Amino acid sequence: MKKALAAFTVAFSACLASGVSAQSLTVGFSQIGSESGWRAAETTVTKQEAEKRGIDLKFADAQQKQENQIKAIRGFIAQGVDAILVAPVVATGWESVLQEAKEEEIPVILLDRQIEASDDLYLTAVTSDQVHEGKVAGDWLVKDIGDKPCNVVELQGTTGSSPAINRKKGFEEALASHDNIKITRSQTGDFTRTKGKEVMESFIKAEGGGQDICAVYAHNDDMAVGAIQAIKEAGLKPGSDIKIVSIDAVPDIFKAMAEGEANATVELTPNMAGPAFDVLEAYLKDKTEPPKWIQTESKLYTAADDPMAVYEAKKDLGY
Ligand code: GYE
Repeated sequence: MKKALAAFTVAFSACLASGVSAQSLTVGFSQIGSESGWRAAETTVTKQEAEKRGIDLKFADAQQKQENQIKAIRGFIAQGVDAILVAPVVATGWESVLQEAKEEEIPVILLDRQIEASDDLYLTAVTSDQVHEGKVAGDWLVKDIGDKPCNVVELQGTTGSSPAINRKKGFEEALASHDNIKITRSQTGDFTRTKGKEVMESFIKAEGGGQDICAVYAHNDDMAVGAIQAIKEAGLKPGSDIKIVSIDAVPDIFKAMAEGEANATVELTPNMAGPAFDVLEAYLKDKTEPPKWIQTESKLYTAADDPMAVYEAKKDLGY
């Protein structure tokens, strides 16, 4: 607490001297990396939201490594920041570093992923309902396939991350009462296009050239775009020979839809920071406690939703 107080005193007097509002906050942001177009957009929007509010954002990119995130959080604590945002790459291993922040009375807000730890270690989590996202994706496939037999291959997100765990769960719930649709292969593509393509190539090789694959369920659009490239290189038609359903609603999946190469995506907003900063300012002002979970919307888009218009609307948002 002493460190934070000393840092605050310095910052406060500096603010007064510079004439900057005494309200301006310093917030540390431990970002996972830039593994996907969606994550790049989240970073862009977070910086814009901070700018709008006059918040001094200290940004740290962890290159998808938890140890780098923990190091960054410890650095923010040492700097005596007013608050910390973290997008936790995996769901476990956060207790001790979050306890250190709690002892310094530095509020922590989780963005876009949940953790398996006591919720008194963070102020709130701003995320989608990832089980619901998987269910929406699965329900779309069930409706599209009907009673036909369908072998699905699954490209999972980062192993141990809450979206990978939950999106798998939700998709399986949707398929539970439809024995004609089966997940025959499932492997992580780590939320990246490169890995998504590599894993899809291995699935195609393992499944006799891909003739028996009816659909791809990818936990994010970037892996779906990688899979689409692999399917085309194998001489098959993505979007018709092999249906493509994924999550995020990034611009490039709408381009693929417009070309008939993708079928459905579940939208995830990149603006988690707006709600986070709103509740943080209220909390720092008068200790207003936010709910432990601020849920963002999930919306299904298909090729029937004028994909090129959606692409145009999204293409300059920082993906
Ligand atoms: O779907 C993916 C990113 O944590 C929900 O992480 C987020 C996921 C998102 O790599 O594109």
